[in-house]
Amino acid sequence: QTSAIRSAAPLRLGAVREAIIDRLERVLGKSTENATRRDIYDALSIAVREELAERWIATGKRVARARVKRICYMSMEFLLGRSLINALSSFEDELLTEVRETVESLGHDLDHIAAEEEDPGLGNGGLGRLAACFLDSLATLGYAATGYGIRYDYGIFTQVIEKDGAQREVASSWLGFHNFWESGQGAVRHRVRFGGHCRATRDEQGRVRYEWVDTHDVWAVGYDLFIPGNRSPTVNHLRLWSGRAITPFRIEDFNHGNYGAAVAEQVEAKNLTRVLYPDDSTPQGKELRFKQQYFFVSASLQDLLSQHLAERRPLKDLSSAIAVQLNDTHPALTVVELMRLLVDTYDMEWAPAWKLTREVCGYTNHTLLPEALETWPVSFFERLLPRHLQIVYQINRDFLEEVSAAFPQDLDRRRRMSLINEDGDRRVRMAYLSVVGSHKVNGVAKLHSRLMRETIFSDFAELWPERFTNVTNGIAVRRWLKQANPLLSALLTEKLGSAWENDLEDLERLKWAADDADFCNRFRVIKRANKERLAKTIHQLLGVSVNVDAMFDVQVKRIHEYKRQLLSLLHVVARYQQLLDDPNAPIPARVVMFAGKAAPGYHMAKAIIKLINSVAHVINNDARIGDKLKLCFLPDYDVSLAQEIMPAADLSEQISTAGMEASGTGNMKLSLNGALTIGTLDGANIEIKDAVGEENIFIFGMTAEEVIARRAQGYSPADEVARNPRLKRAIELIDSGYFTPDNIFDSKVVSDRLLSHGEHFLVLADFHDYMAAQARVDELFLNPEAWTRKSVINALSMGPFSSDRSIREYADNIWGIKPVL
Ligand code: DL6
Repeated sequence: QTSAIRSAAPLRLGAVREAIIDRLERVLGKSTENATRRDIYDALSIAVREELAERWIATGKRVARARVKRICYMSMEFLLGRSLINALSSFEDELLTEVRETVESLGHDLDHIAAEEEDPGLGNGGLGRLAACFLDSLATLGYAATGYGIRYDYGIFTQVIEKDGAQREVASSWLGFHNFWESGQGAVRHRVRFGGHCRATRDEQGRVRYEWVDTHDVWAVGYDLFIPGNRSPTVNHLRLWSGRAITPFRIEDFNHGNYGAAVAEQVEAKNLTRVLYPDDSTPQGKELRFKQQYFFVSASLQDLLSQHLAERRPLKDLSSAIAVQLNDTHPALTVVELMRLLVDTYDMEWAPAWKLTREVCGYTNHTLLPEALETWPVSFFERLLPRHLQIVYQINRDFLEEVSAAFPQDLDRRRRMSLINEDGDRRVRMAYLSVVGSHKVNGVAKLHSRLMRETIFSDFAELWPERFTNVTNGIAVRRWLKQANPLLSALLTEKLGSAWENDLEDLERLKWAADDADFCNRFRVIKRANKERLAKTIHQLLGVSVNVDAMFDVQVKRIHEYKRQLLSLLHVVARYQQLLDDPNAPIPARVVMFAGKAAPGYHMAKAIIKLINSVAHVINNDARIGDKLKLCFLPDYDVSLAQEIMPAADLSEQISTAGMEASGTGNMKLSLNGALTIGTLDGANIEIKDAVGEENIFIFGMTAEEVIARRAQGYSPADEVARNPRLKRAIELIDSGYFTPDNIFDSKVVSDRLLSHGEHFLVLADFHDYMAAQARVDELFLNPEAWTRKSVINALSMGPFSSDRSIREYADNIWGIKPVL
């Protein structure tokens, strides 16, 4: 008996119909005959959720009994994707089959029912999706884990593409309908404080104690989302915090007719968690983002400390009970808040508190881009977190003493390494704070981890070499293969059994199949079916018909200059010119697809989107080109759209300037689904190349070292253009306004950037090599057997890129945790 209140109609094999009808009639008050798609979705979701709740309670009891160490994964972003199919497919296969059949017998299709669910966009891109993959793996592998984040009312914006091709951002509320996937609304709450000032007092032993007083407080209210493990009894949870006023309604104000004032505190508290800020937020947004960071960090730490104490475990044992992972610097205030709680609230001495804090925290860096390395003005601390500023100063004093002891007389090093940047307005360097306050710091791919040690953290790596390590990213096999590509999954299971779902390395055993004609044929048929499915979606979204025999060439990720969508666009333009010159050119037909959002304030990224759409409009309507080349920008890229694109892709574009993409994870998803990669030696591409073999990937372009050398030499785009007639022609066509007849400036703003001296991402410098690699891609695609063979090898070589492997490495090398199972 796991639950006191058991439904009379649990979701069980042989009783799915009863379970759905029970929720329809009893919970929702709807008759089966008149049930809409949404009603069926609601009823099924409630039944599934009850099942998860039961397993979640059982997991909690097991964890408490086993007294194992727990991991708290702190992240401002989680891009979970939809829950219904994820939960259903974590149960036994037969149940999913029965659900599908039952839904059909009720006159509906399960995939359409599942599409009723809003895709919760609580993240910007790779970092948030990685966090979701990690939660999936933690539950699947049976680790006791809690994700902590923010319950934004409005997640990432919905991207609408206007008639003129420009991106427009529209607020998207994932909470528009009742959300059955949340539980425990409001049951857990913690008081979070801001502002006020500090008062120093002396206790009986004469020690100085600090009190933080006259603060302005809000409640952080916890909402839990269940995270089921695949074919595992473990159900963990993601706890998201929402802001609420301490006094939500002031009746005196209301009675005096001051209706606005009566609810002002509630509005302000709710504003804290209203929106997910884009990573390049406006100045007005910065302070709110800083407050968001503290808000979720403080609530989460109070939560885990109170749970620790409720389990009657002493605080001094904290680091053997809890590991906290900082997903980038966004939760870096953890280091300071944990110190405040231990020292001020729980009366611990500074030295043991600091030792514990360092033992508990680990930090993952996800970017070397200087503009993405957070710093916060000291003035924010002064105004909002005065006690924390004192603590930062104390940490900094102790730390700089350590630096001085290791490097006496080296004053410049002290200045470089200080937690406070004293140049200009004084700012706290959150990445340095994270390094100083953590026992391990990891990058997310081998190259990235090396560059991290050699560049942004070189002084720290010299001081504490043992602190730095690498954990290459991975992806959740369940979402990116089992759910996204059911046809390929069925083929793999037919050949291997289903063990690969939780042990991707098992695919190795099927390597022989790359040379098996029957297997390869079936693989090809599956790819075609997935392409047909995507072609339908493209038609729905854009009204463009695409040829499924054409190569599906995709670049799907955030739009950013370093990711070099423009390099691929230049290839498209050059290819268009080639086809105009010679309509019978012996090259395969291609459908080139882009998808991804631009940060609202990133003008160049938005200009790139607009230009892609303008080029698409011209090419797709040029009768001379017909089916030989199509260009599609798929709007509003999110996890659900990604689940359709990945299985349908033939070619995966991973063409960032070497040294700039920390890892990438789309590269892994695409390769796992059989796409061949054309890519630079950047991020995890390098490890993918090692796994699939050099002959099964199209590598081109400068290495990270060559990029640095090239910049140092003084990179001249004009020289590249002068050297390469194809490039010259393509750039000239763009620059002429051919694609943007209504506004030549729309093209010029982009071509000018590409041609600007020292252009930072060296787009044109890799053009020649990229085109040569594309020619090799074309040649191979004209030989379907040879292409499929490499495609199969790619998919079957992805064992090392499961997030299960990443999580095991974190568990063993950073967290020191063991599964509960
Ligand atoms: O580690 C996840 C993901 C990497 O795969 C991408 O290469 C990297 O760009 C991304 N980093 C960020 C950093 N943003 N900030 N801050 O999103 O992380």
